[in-house]
Amino acid sequence: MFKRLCIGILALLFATIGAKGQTLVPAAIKTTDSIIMDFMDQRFGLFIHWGPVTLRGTEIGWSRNHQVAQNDYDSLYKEFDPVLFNAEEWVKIAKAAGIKYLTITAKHHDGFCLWPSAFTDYTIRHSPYKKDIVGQLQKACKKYGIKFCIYYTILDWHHPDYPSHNDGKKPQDSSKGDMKRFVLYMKNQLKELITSYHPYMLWFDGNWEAPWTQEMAVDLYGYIKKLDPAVIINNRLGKTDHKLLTAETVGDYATPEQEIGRFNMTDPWESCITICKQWAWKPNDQMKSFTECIRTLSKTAGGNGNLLLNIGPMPDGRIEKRQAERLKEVGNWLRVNGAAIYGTRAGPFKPDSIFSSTRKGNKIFFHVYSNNNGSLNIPAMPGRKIVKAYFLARGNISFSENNNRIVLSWTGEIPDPACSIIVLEMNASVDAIPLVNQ
Ligand code: FHN
Repeated sequence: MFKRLCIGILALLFATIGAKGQTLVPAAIKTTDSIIMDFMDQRFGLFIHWGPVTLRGTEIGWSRNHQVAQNDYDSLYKEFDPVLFNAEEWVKIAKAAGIKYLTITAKHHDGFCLWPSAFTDYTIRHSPYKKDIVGQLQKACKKYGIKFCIYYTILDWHHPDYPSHNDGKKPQDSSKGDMKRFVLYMKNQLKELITSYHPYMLWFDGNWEAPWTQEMAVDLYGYIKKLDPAVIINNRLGKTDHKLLTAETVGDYATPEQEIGRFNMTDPWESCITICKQWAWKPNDQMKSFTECIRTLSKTAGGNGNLLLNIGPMPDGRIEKRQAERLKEVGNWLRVNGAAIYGTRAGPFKPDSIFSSTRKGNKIFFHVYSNNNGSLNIPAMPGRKIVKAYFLARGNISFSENNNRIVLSWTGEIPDPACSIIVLEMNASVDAIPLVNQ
C-alpha cells in the first residue's frame, strides 16, 4: 500500500514536469472538455478595451511613457468621469450584434482597475465617476443572458512591485520591484474578481516579460481553479506561443491575435481582432467594413474557432454610433444566418477563397463569398446523399450528384454579397465524417 502511494505521488509529480523540464498544469485540475465545448459553441464574443486613457485617444497601456508622459497618463483617472456610461446600453448593443459573451479589460497594462479593488487606490472608486464598471457590466450581462468574462493583465507597468514599466529600462535596471509581493497582489485581485463577479472566462494577457515565469503561471492556474474549477482560462498565462496549444501551455484555448486562426479541428482557439485599428478608442480611427466583419466571423467559424471582436468605447462612456451600427449590421446578418455559426463545427471542407464550411447534425453550411457564376462544384461525401439544398436567406437551389461530384446551382445573385449561406440537408449526420479533400 505504502509503495503504491509513493508511486502515485511520484506519477503526479512527474505529470507536472514536462519532457523539456517545463512545469506543467496537472491534468486533474484542467478545465473539462464539456465546458470548453460549450465555450466553442458560443462562437462570437465582444472584447472591450476601455479606461482613462480614452481621454487622450491613444492606445491603452502602450501609450504610457510614449505618446503620453507617464505622470500625465497616471493622472488621467482623476478626470475620468464617464457620466454617459450605461452598462445595459452596452449589453443591448452586444445582444443586437448576436454576441454571446463579453470580455472587459478590468485591468490592462497601465494597472488601472475598473472595479473598486481593495488592494490599490488606482481604481475607478478613486475617479470622479466612483462606481464599479465591472460590477455594472456583470449585472447587465446576467440580465440579458450574455456570458460575462474578464480580461486581466499579468504585467502591470504602474505597480511598484512589478519590475518593468515600459519606460525603456530593462527590468533589472528599473525600480527594485518584488515579484513575490506582486504575485500575492495578483492573487488577491483575482480572488476579488472571481468571488465577486463569477466570470465565465478569464482572458489573461501580458505574459511575455521576463519577471513572469512558467512556474508562476502554473501556480496561478491552480490557485484560480481552487476558487472556481469551472472558469475558462485562455492560454496567455504561461510562456508559450499564444497561437498554439502545446504540452507546456498554461490555459485552455489558443488566442491568435489580429488574424484568423489556422484551421484546427482538435485544439480550441479564439481570434481576437479589432473592429478599428486601435484596441482602445481613437478619434476617427479606421473601422472595418460590414463585409470584413462578416467574412472574419465566417472564416473564423470555418476554421473551427471563435471570434472575439474588439470595440473601444469613448471617454464619456458611450460606444461610438458608427461602431454600434456596424455591430447591429452583423447582428442582422446573424439573425438570418446564425444557424451556420452558433454551435457548429468547421468542415467537412477546409476554407478557401470561394467558401468556408461549417456543420451541425445532418446539415452542412457553405459560406459563399461570391456568386461564383451561379454554381458550386464540390466532391461528393462518401456514404451521404443530399436530401435538400437551399440558401438560408431564401428559396431552394438545384443540385446534382454524379461521378463523385456535387454541383449546386442557382439563378440570380447570391442573397448577400458579403457572405451567403447555402444549406445541404443530408440523409445522415455529417458531424463525424472526415474532412473531404477539395
Ligand atoms: O498588449 C496587449 C494589447 O494592448 C491588447 O490588449 C491585445 C489584445 O489581445 N493583447 C496584447 C498584445 O498581444
